[in-house]
Amino acid sequence: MSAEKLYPVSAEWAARAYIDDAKYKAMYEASVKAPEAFWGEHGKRIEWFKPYSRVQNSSFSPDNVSIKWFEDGTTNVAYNCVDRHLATRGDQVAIIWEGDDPKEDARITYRELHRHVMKWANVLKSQGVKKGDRVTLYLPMIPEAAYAMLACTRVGAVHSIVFGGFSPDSLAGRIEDAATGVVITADEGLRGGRKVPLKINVDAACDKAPGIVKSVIVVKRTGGAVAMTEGRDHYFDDLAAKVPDECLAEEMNAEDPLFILYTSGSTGKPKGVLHTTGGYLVYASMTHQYVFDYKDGDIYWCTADVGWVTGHSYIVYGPLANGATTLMFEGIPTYPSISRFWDVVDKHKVNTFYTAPTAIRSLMGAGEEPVKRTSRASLRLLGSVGEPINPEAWEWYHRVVGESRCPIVDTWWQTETGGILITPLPGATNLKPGSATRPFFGVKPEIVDADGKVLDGAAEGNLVIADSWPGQMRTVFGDHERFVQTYFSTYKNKYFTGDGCRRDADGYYWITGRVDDVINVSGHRMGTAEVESALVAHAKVSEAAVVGYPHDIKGQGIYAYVTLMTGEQPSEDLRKELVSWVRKEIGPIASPDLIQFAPGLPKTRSGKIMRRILRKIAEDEFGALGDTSTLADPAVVDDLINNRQNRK
Ligand code: 6R9
Repeated sequence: MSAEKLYPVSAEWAARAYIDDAKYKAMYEASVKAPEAFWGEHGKRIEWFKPYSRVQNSSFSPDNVSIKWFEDGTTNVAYNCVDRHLATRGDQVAIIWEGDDPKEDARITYRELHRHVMKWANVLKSQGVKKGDRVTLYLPMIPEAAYAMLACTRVGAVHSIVFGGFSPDSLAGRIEDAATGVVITADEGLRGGRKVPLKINVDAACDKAPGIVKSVIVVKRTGGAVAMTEGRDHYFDDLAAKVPDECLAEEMNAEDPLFILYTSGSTGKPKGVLHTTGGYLVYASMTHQYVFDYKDGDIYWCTADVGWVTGHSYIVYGPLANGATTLMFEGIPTYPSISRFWDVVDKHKVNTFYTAPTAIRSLMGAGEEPVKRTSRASLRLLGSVGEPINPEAWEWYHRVVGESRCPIVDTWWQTETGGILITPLPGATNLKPGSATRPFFGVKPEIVDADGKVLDGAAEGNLVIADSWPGQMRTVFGDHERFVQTYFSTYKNKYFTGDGCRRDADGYYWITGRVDDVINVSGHRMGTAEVESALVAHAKVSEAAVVGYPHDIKGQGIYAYVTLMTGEQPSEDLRKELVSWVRKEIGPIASPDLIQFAPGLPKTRSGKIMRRILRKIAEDEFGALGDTSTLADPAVVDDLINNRQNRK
């Protein structure tokens, strides 16, 4: 083993886990040598209405990118997540809901979940939703979000969840792109004691995308008074009173679409990542079982929001397919106190806790006392996802939160991958703080240089995946060409992740972050182009360039260089105005952290903005600007340096 600090698997974990090191090695070997046989066997972990005879049928060749798994099998996701468990665990709790207010919670058994999902499915049908139709969900973290997701899959509809923090504009863009005639929302959301005006935002989005939305289904969360448009808007309760209780699950082909989830790319509008039915569920459930070593009776908590892929795969689909008890949290880590996460762990006796590095770093800032005043005796396993976890945060998470007895699974994956691709397994993998360690079964990571040459042994370069896995996205909704261009044109016959990566001498993978124009703010992906187009939409802005810079809590912060229209003067008020403008255009997660007013941007003679220079200045590393000889006007760089906003 190399010099990094190593945390070996404990004897207790090696003995209790499904997978120890020897088993990992044997299964991994088998999975990449004979994928057909491996997945043919593991595909059976879900229940099929009609069994598949074909397992994998995929091509990464740029002139014919096509990905199919279990293609002649039929099944239903809601059936697998709910009905299948009724005989054996009908009275077991499926969802523990913890409200924003600690006094509010609920426990929903599989039998109750079944009743809710069938009711919801019939409500959707009453609004004309049929197999293949798209439905937008814009909901807070309440059990109804899971009911609505599962109801969509029950009737064969394709859900598109939009995170409740997105603005009406962003919501409208997604409603338009997916052409969703039905939107499901709540009167208001509740986070950290504050109300989120969800229904008001839906109304504004419907105005911006006229003629598309025919029906808005409103869940009463706060009971706050909201405007209801006659003929279009309905309270869920009123619709539910009029429909039957029972609803059979639709028979779906393995490759029928399951959901669309919009994610930011390096260019243009967010892409509608499309996942399908069979392969996705096999992969989400299998990774959930082995990565979190999920056993009957465990209480499992993933702190994500269902608006992100982590919420899809590891709050709802993976855990419920496994008959797990999954905790859903409506609130935020700091309300009503900074001990909230650990109070919830103690209250519900949580065994497995899965969160993001940004949350760890912000809690770390408040010191150990708010953690130590809680017990956390139930905790057994910790997880991390969303961005690279710096070793300091890893060590703190391990020592303070987990009292040095809980392994940490640092799980690397993406919206596009559907499930975890690189990760430790708690009974098998010796841990190195900051490394996502080794590939999951069936995953073939490779490191390539800029020319696409595959690098062996210890190496650093770009991360690609050489072959398909069942949870992989199938296309960009409505734009297969964009799918091919984005992921399969950079390196021939490989899936390009957009991430940089180092492999050490032990074969461990260390993700170094995005190598494209995507920035990762608090574990959320933001395209620099999206923020730029929001800025230039402001009447006083003539040009904008956005880059990421290292931020202590968020991982990366958003740094915007803004050139104003002739005659406009920079001011603190304008700076504030631009920040709230971007919040309004995209949502609070896109708020620029720093804005620098720049009379000019560094451009090549052909007019291309040299982002490399802007990134360096934003990092306060302007001593190493590299070659600036191709700049049309080298003088602009001095001005940018003199007025930089991030002086260390
Ligand atoms: C699941 C999710 C994907 C991007 C990905 C990478 C970063 C996620 C990570 C990680 C280092 C980890 N990322 N997990 N980087 N270590 N354990 O986050 O999906 O929102 O699509 O983001 O997040 O850069 O490419 P998504």
